[in-house]
Amino acid sequence: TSEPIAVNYLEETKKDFDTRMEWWRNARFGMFIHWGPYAIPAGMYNGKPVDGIGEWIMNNAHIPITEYEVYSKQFDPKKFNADEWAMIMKEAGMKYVVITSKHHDGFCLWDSKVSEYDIIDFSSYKKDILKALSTACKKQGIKFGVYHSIMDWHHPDAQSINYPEYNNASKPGGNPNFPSYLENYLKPQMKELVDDYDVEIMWFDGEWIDEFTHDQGKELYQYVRSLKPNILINNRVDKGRQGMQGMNKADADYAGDFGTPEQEILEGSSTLDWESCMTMNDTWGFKKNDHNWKSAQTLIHNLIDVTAKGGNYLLNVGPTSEGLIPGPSVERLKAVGKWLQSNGEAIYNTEKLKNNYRQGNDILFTKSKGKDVYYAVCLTKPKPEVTIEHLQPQEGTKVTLLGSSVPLKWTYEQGKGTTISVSAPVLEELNEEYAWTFKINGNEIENK
Ligand code: H79
Repeated sequence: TSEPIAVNYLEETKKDFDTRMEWWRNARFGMFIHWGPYAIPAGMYNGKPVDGIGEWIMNNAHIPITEYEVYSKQFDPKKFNADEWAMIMKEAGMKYVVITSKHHDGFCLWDSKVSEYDIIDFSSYKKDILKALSTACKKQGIKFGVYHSIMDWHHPDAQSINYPEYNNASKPGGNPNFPSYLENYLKPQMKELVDDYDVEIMWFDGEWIDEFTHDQGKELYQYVRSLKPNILINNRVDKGRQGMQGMNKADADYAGDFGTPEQEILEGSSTLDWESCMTMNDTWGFKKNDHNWKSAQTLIHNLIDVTAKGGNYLLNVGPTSEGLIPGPSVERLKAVGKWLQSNGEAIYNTEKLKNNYRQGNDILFTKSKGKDVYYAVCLTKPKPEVTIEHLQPQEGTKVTLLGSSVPLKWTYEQGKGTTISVSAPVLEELNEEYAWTFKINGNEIENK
């Protein structure tokens, strides 16, 4: 237990790391919120749709800084209600939230003392969004985290050689003032967020610009941990990320507590903790013409898949410029929350099985932490019977479907597995449409 671990560069034991990560590992499901001035153009510029993700419109449509600032000034989400948002999270079964304190456009959603480009000093709204949401989440027992972009298209000392349109110093070597941006802007912002907003997760992004180095990443990680030793920090604080798959390259020690697959779900194994962040349609920031919504079923199946593989699911919403979470998002979140009402014990406080996280494409496994209680989650309707190859119930135990107390008939045959009969009336009473969870007290079979 005194073995130091490489991921975080501090003298932290495996045991201390596990303690720090515990609430997050048990939480499984969080809300990602991408919100800022980009919600005003909402994917349109000069009357034409702009391709790509909505929060990138400044870059994708080549909007000059002064022109983009007009949106930032206009930003006035009169219908924003932090308690309503926290209630939507709660009802969805989400245990934490990560909201954009600052995205690549540089606009800050709180009253930053080192910036005039924020919701209080620059916009029409003049109320502290992060303060309201942090307070509302605390009331609901939801952990509060922020997404903070290292890349910044607005700050003159941060503008990067990689984005020449916003580059104050497009000379070889990039922006020479970048270290000053880190010391005098980004780090003071970290301190404000940690000290005054109860931030439990610092979720960095935009770390890929050439000005930002591995040494600065390690240093930034240590700085944030020094402000709050128990805070959690994603791996985009450093330069280790391999593309959108989001896990670290194996060839060096990189800072960060968890990996960040983006718009994808890992296969079952990794040495680093991980969280898949995903959208419900094809954008993070609100786009009025994006109606390509994934079904509630897909979202629920993703949550199960991620859980069976030992990860977390950070599911995004992109609120409108008025401050509303889009109706189709709310509707889907309600469906996920309803499913979790009966099936949550197969998701929260669970761990991966030792040998198999799935059987074929339709059955995924989870296990209660530290208990011999297993869950086989079927993605298709189990009728009239289903054989679970990798689990053996204890003798005489009751096998049930979550949401029903009716004991199901089962038989176990060595080499074949456990065959469970599910009668039509049981399925009818359960009235489930997304995924059916068998709860089995017993053991995992190593080789069927
Ligand atoms: O905030 C959302 C997006 O705006 C941001 N991340 C999510 C959470 C983002 N998504 N895509 N991109 C940013 C585009 C960046 C793509 C790349 Fe790279 C940057 C391609 C090459 C450099 C990073 C490093 C990804 C692949 C390698």
